Amino acid sequence: MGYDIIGDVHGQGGKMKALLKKLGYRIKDGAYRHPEGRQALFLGDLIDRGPEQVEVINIVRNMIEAGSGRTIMGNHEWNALGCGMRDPEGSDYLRPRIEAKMKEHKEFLRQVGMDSPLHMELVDWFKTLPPVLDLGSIRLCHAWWNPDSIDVIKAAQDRNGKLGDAFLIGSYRKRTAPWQAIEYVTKGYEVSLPGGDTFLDHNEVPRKEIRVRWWDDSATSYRKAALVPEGERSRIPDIPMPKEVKLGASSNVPTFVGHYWLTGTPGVQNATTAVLDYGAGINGPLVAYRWDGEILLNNDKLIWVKG
Ligand SMILES: [Mn+2]
Repeated sequence: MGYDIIGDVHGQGGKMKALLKKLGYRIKDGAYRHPEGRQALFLGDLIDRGPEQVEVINIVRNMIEAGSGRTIMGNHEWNALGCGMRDPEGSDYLRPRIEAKMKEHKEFLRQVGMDSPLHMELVDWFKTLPPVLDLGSIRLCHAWWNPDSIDVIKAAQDRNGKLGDAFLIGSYRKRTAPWQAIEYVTKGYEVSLPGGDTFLDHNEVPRKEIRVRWWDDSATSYRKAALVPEGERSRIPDIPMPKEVKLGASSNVPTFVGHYWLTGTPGVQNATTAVLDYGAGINGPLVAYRWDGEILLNNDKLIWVKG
């Protein structure tokens, strides 16, 4: 079967419909379907930021029901789940509703109505999303294919990829195995800069931790490994990262992730890794990889619609 893997949509219904159309999907019996039976695989982060978050979810849910689409869980769905689900062992939510944690989620809550029946129904749906989708010949997770964490999550997923409540609740308890696995797989690896150095992220917020290019074996220094706005790169120290920070090499199975908000002309990261997030949630293009069974990924298979 052919798969079209699609990066973080973040509530951008217009770009999503334009991309599905460009990929050849058409609405039939209430859902986007491809005439050749292809399937669209979404990399998570369907929500937050954009103006049509409920519509985006409805399109994906209709495709799942029709068998023409699937999605995994991104860090934004995991955050949303924690914001909507109470901790059975306390009086608070699993992810406390404090200002700092709600900032990026406010627009979603405004669109669905906080604590409305729709909100609660969507929280229940987020619970069903698999953080890992391993189809044998291709692999998907939102941020980092870390083999140990992937194993922890796979062991907890049922045959539909769903995690049980116990694992999900555990994933909000810091420094437990479920928490570590979800952190790595949906948010990636973040490394503190030495000497308390900082840089400015896309929102011009000073940060002490860098996201790193885990798929790149040659990225051994902080400066080379850092995923930061290009103008900030010179602020990152050009010294080797400590050995314990050395990341696993990318695998030999084509692996697709979103999350990293790349810029510039879309391109694969190497023959077996493609990052498909180019900031579609704000001004960037929404990017897909059209996969037809190839073992080595290449740039000709990327298709996108502009921001
Ligand atoms: Mn994202």
